[in-house]
Amino acid sequence: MSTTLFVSDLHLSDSTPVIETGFYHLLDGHEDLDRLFILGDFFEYWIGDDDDTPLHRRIIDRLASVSSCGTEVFIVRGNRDFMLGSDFAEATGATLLGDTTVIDVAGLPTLILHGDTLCTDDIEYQKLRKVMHEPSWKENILTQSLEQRRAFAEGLRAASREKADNDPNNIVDVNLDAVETAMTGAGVQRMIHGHTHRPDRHKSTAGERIVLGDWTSQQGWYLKETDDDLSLESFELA
Ligand SMILES: [Mn+2]
Repeated sequence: MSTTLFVSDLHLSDSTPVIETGFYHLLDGHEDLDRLFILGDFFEYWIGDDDDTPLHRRIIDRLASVSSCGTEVFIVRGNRDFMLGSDFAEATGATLLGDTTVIDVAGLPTLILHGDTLCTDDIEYQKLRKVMHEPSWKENILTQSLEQRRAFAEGLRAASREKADNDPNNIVDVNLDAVETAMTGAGVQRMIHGHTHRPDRHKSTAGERIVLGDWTSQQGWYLKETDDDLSLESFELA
């Protein structure tokens, strides 16, 4: 029997100890896990692999222990933690994936991604994303001190809190043409993504789109593949 878990949008930060504990509980309940896919926004923000905080150390240790016990860990970067880099990957034993990857899930080629690239109606965000994903932008920001980068990230967070960006009503949903283009382009009939905070399974003639849920202090979400079975689950965080 093989088991794979998919999670996204935990938005881990010092202000969410319940989510951190909930994540460890999820792992504790799956000691025989073959693969763990983290599909972005694992952290509320990530300003560079040199940002050594107690939270980051705990998470890195935990992922390192999961990988050393034989679970393959894969991470897709989200719009909040797109700066996760090779030092983080090396320390955790995780593999950092590109924006889109096709993997086998329950016997079907499946496209996995964070989901922000599907929200093409959010023109302002897509412009910002393009700038922030330029290698020169990343290089430049990494020359700034941790204090400067933290202030920058806090500024983005404050702006995002003002707009209540974690409320699904305020997150632009996927554009269905962008979904179709992505699925057709990848030649798949199944897609798994997070980002929109609208957990659901959508079936159409093109195939299935599974949306992972965002974690709150009340509940966590995961998609579980056990052999040929796939189930989207939520559980209470206490
Ligand atoms: Mn996101």
